[in-house]
Amino acid sequence: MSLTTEQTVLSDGQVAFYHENSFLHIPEVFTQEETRELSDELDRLVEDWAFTSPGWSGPWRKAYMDPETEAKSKLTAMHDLHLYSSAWARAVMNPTLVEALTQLLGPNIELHHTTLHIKPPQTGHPFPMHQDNPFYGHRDGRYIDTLVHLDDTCHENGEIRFLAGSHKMGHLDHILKTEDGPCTPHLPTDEYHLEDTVPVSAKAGDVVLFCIDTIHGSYINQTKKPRRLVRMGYRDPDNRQEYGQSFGRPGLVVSGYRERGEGDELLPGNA
Ligand SMILES: O=C(O)CCC(=O)C(=O)O
Repeated sequence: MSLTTEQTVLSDGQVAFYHENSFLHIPEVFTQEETRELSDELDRLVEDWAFTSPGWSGPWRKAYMDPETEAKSKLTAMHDLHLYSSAWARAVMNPTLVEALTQLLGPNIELHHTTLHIKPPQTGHPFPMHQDNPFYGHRDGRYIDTLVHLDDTCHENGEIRFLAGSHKMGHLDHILKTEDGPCTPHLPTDEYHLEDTVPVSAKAGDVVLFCIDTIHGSYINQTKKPRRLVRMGYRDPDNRQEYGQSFGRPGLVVSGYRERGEGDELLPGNA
């Protein structure tokens, strides 16, 4: 998608859809050539830096998977690809994406993080129903997570799924521990069900975005190929972080300006 100065990326209908449902699919944000470069660079990062582990912990695993599957289930992950790769540093500033974000969040946009999620072939684990706020708590909902697709997704490889309109519930309490100790934040499996969600299949190069308060999850990857996604999180710089991933770390302002609020000091490193 290329952009002239007068054009907006999203129609009024798409903006209204996001505010009502709290997710949106934007096709072809990245060209085929850009997607190929990002995909190759991702494979290099996986080879050099990413780690594969059993993935998210908690009692949800037994509710979502039988014991044999649960024992094999894995996730490949890595944070902040844009600090390792210039292709990914360019991706966080993609003009089409940034323009869409300004239509949804307002003129000032700050990058917060990037995170890789690969569901390895056949064992790539499902994601339990959750909001992203418990992972990087922010004061309010002016925060959008964007999922850059490097592979086409479908039911068989575990496409992203959303509980439409769930952002209207605001920040929800999540399960954070069990009697055995802390676990990955997730919502109770008897109250929130993947069956109630809307599947959003997408193509490589597409972006699917959602609010930090949107409840979402996904099924296991049953195919013979990996399912690769990179999440890039953006906020209004005025929406301050309270805890969690990358807390206290300023991000790149990709649109507009960091307004000075009352009591705000210069960013760390300026002393
Ligand atoms: O990769 C997925 O299927 C789920 C991703 C997710 O839950 C997230 O990025 O917060």
